[in-house]
Amino acid sequence: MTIHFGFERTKLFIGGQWQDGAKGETIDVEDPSTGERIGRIARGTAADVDAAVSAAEAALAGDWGRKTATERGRILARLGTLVEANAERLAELESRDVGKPLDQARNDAKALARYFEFYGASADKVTGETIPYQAGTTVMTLREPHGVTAHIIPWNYPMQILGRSVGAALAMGNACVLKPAEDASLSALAIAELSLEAGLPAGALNIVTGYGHDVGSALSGHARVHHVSFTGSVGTGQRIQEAASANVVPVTLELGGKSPHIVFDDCDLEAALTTLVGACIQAAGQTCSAASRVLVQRGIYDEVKRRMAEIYSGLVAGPARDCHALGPLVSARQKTLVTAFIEEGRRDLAIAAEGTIAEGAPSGGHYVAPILFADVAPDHRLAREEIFGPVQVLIPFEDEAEAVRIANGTEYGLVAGVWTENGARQMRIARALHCGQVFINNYGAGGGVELPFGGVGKSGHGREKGFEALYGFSRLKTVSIKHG
Ligand code: TXE
Repeated sequence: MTIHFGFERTKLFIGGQWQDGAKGETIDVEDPSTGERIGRIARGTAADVDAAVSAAEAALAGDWGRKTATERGRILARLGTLVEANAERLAELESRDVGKPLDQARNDAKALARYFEFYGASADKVTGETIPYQAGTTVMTLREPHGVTAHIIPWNYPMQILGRSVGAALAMGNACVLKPAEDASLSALAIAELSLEAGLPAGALNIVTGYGHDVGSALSGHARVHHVSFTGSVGTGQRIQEAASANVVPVTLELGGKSPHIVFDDCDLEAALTTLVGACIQAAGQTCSAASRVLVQRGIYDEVKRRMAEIYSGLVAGPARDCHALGPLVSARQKTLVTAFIEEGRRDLAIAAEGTIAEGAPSGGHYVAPILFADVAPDHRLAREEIFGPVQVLIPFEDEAEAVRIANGTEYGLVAGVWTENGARQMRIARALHCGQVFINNYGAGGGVELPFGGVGKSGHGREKGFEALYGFSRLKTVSIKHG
């Protein structure tokens, strides 16, 4: 089978077939590195969502619904192997589509393969339990799929987020309807082709491309969808939760954050420094877990500022294909949002250092030079709000109590990094932080398919990734048998 890795993909993937959208309209695909139109995807509609949900129902009632957990696992494992074999071409496609440097897109493709491998191997490891109850009665719990699951995903890590969400849902026997982001649908469509080759039955995975306000809202409020998984902005997450509440179905929301790195004066600074900047500028800062706040203990503040400034001065944003430290932002709209934050910072704050935009970078590309602000007050907007661009703020603190207060001082709570050699302090802080994941003397929120991931507060609720996700993509039934 020849897999199509092109940019012109004007059909939807429904019931294992490539179909025209009900209205036949399309959306242009742009290369963010140049601003040029390189292809088109279908602009789906509510009618297409309806057809995809029907196809998912048919899969559950048919071939897919009859598969054992082991059989589902084997199909996912085969899909993982196919992703791995096609990783380079998937990475090239993604890199053009979202402007991600090729080496970073390669990591995403590898992570996607690993998700399918992990969830393939986990599919038949999920068990229920027996519960001691009345004499002459046996009680057991069964883990069952929700049914039709909706997956609405963003454009920053399209392959990784597809893998963690769809991979876990399929492992548990759900049938999925996926809406990729309108500016990042190509890799999902290529994966649909691979799924056919892997032997995934028709309708187990359906993809309706299009805009959030029509396809996304029709999907999240669809009466025959039984679970909604969403990664994206807080505002859209709130709308999705409201739409799903009309049908009283469970929702998993991963809504980004304002993750802190807390750097104590007893840490291994050499080890910390290599991570502090990378954890923010990866994907040009368009990362939900970006460590966008760096809290530094007063005694080493000047040194950290100086050394981070040196790193920033050498950072270059340029075309994705050249594998600069940063590519462009995904769209003109994102560039406008991020630039407004930077302008506000220039007005109010001290600049520690700035990177540059590569000489000769196409003028139509959405480039933003990375910037580091210093001595930022914790209540400044740039220290509280998600910027989703290559912007980091340095905040000094005196002691542990102040560090925890500042770290917990935003409405978000996704990830935190802590840098200290003091073992007791490591544990105290890990417990005191208000977030879903704490990294001590390392930071790898995006990586690690095995690690449960999700937030508190406005970062969302529910957990994806790891074995934990399998519980979220299933529901528990209690069976009580009276046998005397
Ligand atoms: O996100 P949206 P946008 C944050 C980040 C960024 C901001 C805006 O701060 O600057 O959001 O990005 C679909 N019903 N994150 O506007 O709107 C949409 O089509 C159903 C954080 O791109 O949340 C896309 O598929 N769906 C983040 C997906 O939602 C709707 C990743 C995400 O788009 C919809 C991305 C609707 N009414 C942005 N409206 C993270 N957590 O990693 C839109 N969508």
